[in-house]
Amino acid sequence: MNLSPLQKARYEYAPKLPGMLRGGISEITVKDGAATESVADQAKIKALFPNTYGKNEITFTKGKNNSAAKKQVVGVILSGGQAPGGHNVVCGLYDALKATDKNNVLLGFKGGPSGLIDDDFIEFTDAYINEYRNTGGFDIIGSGRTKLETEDQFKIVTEVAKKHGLTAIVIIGGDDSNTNAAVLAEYMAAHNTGVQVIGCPKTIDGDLKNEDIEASFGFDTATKTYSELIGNIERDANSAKKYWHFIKVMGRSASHVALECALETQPNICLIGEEVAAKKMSLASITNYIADAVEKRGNNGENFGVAIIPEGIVEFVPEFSKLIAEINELLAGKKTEEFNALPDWNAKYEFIKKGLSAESFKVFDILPQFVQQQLFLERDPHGNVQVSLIESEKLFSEMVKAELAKRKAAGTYKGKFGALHHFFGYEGRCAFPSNFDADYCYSLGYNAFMLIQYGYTGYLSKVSNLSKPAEEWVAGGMPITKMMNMERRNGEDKPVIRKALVELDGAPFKYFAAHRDEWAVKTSFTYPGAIQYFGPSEVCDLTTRTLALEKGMMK
Ligand code: FBP
Repeated sequence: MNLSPLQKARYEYAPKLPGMLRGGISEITVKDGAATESVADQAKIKALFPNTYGKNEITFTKGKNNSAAKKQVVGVILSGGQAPGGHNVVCGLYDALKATDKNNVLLGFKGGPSGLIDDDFIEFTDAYINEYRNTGGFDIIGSGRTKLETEDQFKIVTEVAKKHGLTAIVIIGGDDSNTNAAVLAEYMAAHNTGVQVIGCPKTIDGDLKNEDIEASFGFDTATKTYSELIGNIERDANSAKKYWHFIKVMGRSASHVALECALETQPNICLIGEEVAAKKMSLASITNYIADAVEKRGNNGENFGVAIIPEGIVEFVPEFSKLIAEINELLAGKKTEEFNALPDWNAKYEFIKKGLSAESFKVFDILPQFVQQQLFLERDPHGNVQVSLIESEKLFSEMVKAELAKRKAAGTYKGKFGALHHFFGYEGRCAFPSNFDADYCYSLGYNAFMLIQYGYTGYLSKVSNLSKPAEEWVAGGMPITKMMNMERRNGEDKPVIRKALVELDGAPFKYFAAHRDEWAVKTSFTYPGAIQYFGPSEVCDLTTRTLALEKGMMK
């Protein structure tokens, strides 16, 4: 393998463990905490998880390791979108497992959850693991989005587990994958398989967090990477003074990524989907909000700026969601063929006009033509519009341009408007993990093994007190069922981990809201620069602004 100098140097980096996990495996013992209850729908969740519900929260502490000696054969999978640090979870798991007994075995099932079904695996060795320490990506075993949720799949997994003599399975994934980990843990317990299941909280989106999980891994590195790029663009904008940059950032429905990037870079505009929904903002009102900033800056001679747009924004605009629902209905079943057979866009436009309610057609009609067409081109396997593929950064810049043209004609706007577009997502998901993510992930993996060794199942590996130095982090475990409630999914009530959206009364949003009017008009950009891996702790071990604000470390 050709190694970059940084890659070589990162192999040598020794991730920091929480103080309580330092000093050797023989000195780690368990402290029992309180029994738990699910965040809502307790009776229903309890009935669905009779074997794994209500267990105690636990923390590890220094003391004599009194776990039962037993050969461990553990299987691990990476599930869903890549997030920086995933390799270190596997490395931490491997190191703890081998430090406990060198005859223990770690199997990596390839390509995500489907690897467990297809029995496609590798056995990790020192040489193999060492090539992935402190590196980004999920290529150590690959990832995938197959969901492990049906009884038939669980039967196959049980067979595969029996074949290898698995004692535990570790699922590294987001809210859905960890929901499935809880269901699998319950199945394994109910069928007396002896296989424990442990989850680890992953996702760059930052939406797997709650009172127990302070942050999902990958969010730190991904947002720092996007913020570096946004800061660079801000500096370019401030140098050339001729473009407005519309930058969409990944993050699915939640706007945590956009908000964190805004806190890091102080752009002129950052839309927050959750606020758009709460205020029931229309496309026109969002357009006017952005156009007002462009106008004020333009009239001050500053014909440049930066606007951050969260990936999921359009889902939160009530009139847009209604339009999407009507389009899905309009093209249901055979009607897609009828639509596709129409000779040209004019004919299609008339079909749409006839099929939509007057209210939705009005919304459709103000969209730029490329978005109108996108709505009818990009469909998922169920025939639904794929909202995440809509180029909302272009949508809003086009709408702002049209609005500014009107204002120019009315004589209120005197500036110039030239827009450029960017989408940052994949650029950040496989970056070399920041020291924070390298340490956090290694700790999550190490800790996951300690949960296995002490016999827990249906638990999420939990490392908290993350805004403090790693020495003070607290390692332990939380029953996944504690994070669950019932939600309607595909027409059925399902037990799921509650997704965390941006809280409008939370400290990160409040800080942003208190400053954004100034940032909108006055150039207030900040330039975070590249992630630093070596050097003084105050530049290398920075936590996210989101976490710092949530923990009251920043005012
Ligand atoms: P998960 O962590 O929930 O799997 O999603 C991460 C993510 O990067 C989202 O931000 C994004 O919308 C999605 O994955 C993109 O999916 P894909 O990798 O399949 O294109």
